[in-house]
Amino acid sequence: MLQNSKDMNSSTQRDDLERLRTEAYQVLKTNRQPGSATLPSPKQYPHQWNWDSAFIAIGLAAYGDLDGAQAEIQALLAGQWGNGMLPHIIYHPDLKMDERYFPNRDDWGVRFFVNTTDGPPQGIDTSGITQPPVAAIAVEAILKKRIDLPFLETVYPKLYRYHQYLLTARDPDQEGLAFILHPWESGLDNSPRWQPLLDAMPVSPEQVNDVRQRRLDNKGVSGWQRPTDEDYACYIELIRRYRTYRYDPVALGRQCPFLVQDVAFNAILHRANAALLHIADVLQRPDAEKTTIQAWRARTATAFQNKLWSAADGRYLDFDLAHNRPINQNTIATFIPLFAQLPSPEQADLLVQAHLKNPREYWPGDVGRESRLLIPTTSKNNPLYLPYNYWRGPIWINTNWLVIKGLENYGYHAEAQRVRQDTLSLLYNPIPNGTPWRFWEYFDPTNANVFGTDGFSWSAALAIELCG
Ligand code: 9WN
Repeated sequence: MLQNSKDMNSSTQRDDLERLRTEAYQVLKTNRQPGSATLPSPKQYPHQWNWDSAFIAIGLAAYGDLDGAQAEIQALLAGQWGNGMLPHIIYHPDLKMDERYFPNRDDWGVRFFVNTTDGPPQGIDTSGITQPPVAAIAVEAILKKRIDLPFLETVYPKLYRYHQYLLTARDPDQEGLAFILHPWESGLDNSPRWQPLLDAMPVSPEQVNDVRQRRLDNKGVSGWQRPTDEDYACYIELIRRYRTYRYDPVALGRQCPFLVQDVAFNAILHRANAALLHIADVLQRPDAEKTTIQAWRARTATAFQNKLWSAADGRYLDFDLAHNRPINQNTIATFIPLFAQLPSPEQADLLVQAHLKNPREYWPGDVGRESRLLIPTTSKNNPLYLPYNYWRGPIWINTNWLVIKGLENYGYHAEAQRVRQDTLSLLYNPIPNGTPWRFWEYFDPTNANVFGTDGFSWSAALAIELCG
């Protein structure tokens, strides 16, 4: 069992890490579709997801499978809309997969409502919303291992147009903050941050009943680990509205009841713009283009300081544009700006000392609500914290990975090492006569119970990256 950093250096431990890498790669190979992308989980998520593919590419690059990493990114970018948006789901070409995931491709109605110049490419079925833009970060991880100019030349313009879409259509006031318009766009779907907005959304008992009938996500995985039917009714109601607005970003920007400048999403975008700049340098793109990317970054940095930082709380708050007010919910999003080097050293110190290392909030200990492992996705003193429910408290490997990188950016090596150690120990789940590495989806910070689906791709991919 992976226990502490002393163990990490023992030869048994090194053997374990080597096995972990091998078995993690095996999971990615199993989940990869022939000639196409890697599914997050063939059982639970049988299509291609946006930020999953980016994390998967990061893991493949760390393993040395650079062709696989590049193919993953190319499959993702193949789904890009004419207006630059990179959809959060690219549906599997096999229509039979629609029996295994709700909502299915027809529920989005994008083909009917988006004209062909703005919408999805011919012959590719997608959702109508996006997800945190990790793709450029994945491409940078690939280029650090191998500079394949034809690959970079193919993907760079698409990444540029994606970021441009986010910082224009999703940022009409040019604040340097893209808005998200659905909880699924955050990737942290039922985060307590969205609860006040969903509570304010009128959905009828019939709508709740309808999604109760149609939901598939809580069949293979127990319902108590998943969002509620009421949350799902809101998710589907939002999709219904987007169809009504024909996915027109201007209409959406004015009328959508869920319009949020999400701290985590925008921190990832800021870091992704640094990656884009790096790729632009390698490709010797025109100065004007690089100046634009620098201007995006400057605007975002200013907005994080002037708009999202709350001195009273010592952390960043999401901003609810629909109701013109900050959202004050303490969650894992608190630490994602470290990944993008947005906080000043003083702000970083506050985030780490006052929040991460506070046993009432995130750090293990038995002050208030007890926990043993890092990092719960919701602060333990948040009334909406639930250690077993999806993004309400369980530990996820991708958020841990983002925070580990963030802590390292600021020299918090001991804390980063502690999170890394917990992450690897969670992935180790021995079963008799079988593989001990099961790569579950999420984990209980109080007792290491495993949740969701096993063989989950980004758990495997980021495990590889964390093995170094
Ligand atoms: C909805 C695929 C995705 C992840 C998200 C995670 C979950 C989907 C769902 O699975 O969301 O997009 O059906 O619950 O919350 O982050 O990308 O792994």
